[in-house]
Amino acid sequence: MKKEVLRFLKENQGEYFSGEKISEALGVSRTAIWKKIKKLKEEGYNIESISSKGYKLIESEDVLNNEEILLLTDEYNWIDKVYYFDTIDSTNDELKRRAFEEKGNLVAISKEQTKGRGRLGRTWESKDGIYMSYLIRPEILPENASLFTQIGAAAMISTFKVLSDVDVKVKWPNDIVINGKKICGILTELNAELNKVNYIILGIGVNLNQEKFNEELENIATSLFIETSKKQSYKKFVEVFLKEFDILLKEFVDNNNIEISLKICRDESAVIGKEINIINGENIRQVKAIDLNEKGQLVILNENNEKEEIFYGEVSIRGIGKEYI
Ligand code: BTX
Repeated sequence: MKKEVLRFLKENQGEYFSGEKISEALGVSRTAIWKKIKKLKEEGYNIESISSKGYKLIESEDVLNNEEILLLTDEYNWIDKVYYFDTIDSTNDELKRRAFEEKGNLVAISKEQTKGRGRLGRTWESKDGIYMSYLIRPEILPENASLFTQIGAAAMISTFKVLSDVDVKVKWPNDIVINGKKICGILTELNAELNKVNYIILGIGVNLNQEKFNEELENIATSLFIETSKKQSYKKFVEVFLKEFDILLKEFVDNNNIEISLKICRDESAVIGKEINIINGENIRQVKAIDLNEKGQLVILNENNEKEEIFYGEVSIRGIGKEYI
């Protein structure tokens, strides 16, 4: 009901409505409306109340809570359930815990993680950013699961472009970088049988409002705040990302078209055309990245100047002098 009251106030933003009018419109008692408005105020919404006129919402741009997330995700019918947290261990882990007890596609969003994970058991520093996981049950072969990383990366590039003029690039396979520093990381996890995907969890961590990073990360990480000197709206970021992601996800899942996402990843690649190292554990290969193929694999010219397709690995760009890119 709080969601409905909030939606009503938003749809009529800037206008006063009496408790009676709202209660008539929503079909609940005036006391219920009063209680929900009190709650919304406690959560940080700026709602003016004048006894002769009623209630008026003065937009509070950056409240992020369960109701806001529900309102933001309401229009996407491929999302079956959404969970919002101010803090959680890991949004990927939360959805994994729910994967078999819940049906359909699930979303978890948090502003902080206490055990954020990267690939290969690495840690993802998760404070003052946006941490999102999308559990999807697509009818695809397990070998195509990594395409979801490319869809997430493409949607993220579009999101940064809508919200700022920062020069974001995709560092294949799973990072978004600006001037050689990571601003976003993607962790795609798969639960599958030999030829059937049970679910995929696409986990995305975005550095949004961090003012600085600890010593270990300061040379390899950046945030949208650091790049623009402007505090960023968490809500706006999620709103724009959902819009961009929705388009690309549907293109793939409904129309079997991955090309739009891959084109964004190619056009905005930080590695195509560059001499790179491909690192797999102890094994480091010096090669040249030349393309991204239709499976989302990196096409390289190998040590013998032959074309080869790489489907996994850590990439670093040679000759740039930075640790990460
Ligand atoms: P990755 O393994 O490619 O990168 C991890 C490495 O990135 C770390 O070892 C560290 O060097 C560096 N790093 C750690 N934190 C940050 C940060 N905040 N910004 C920039 N660099 C950092 C990347 O893994 C995939 C990360 C996915 C995170 C999402 S958040 C939502 C979901 N839940 C969860 O637990 N993980 C995913």
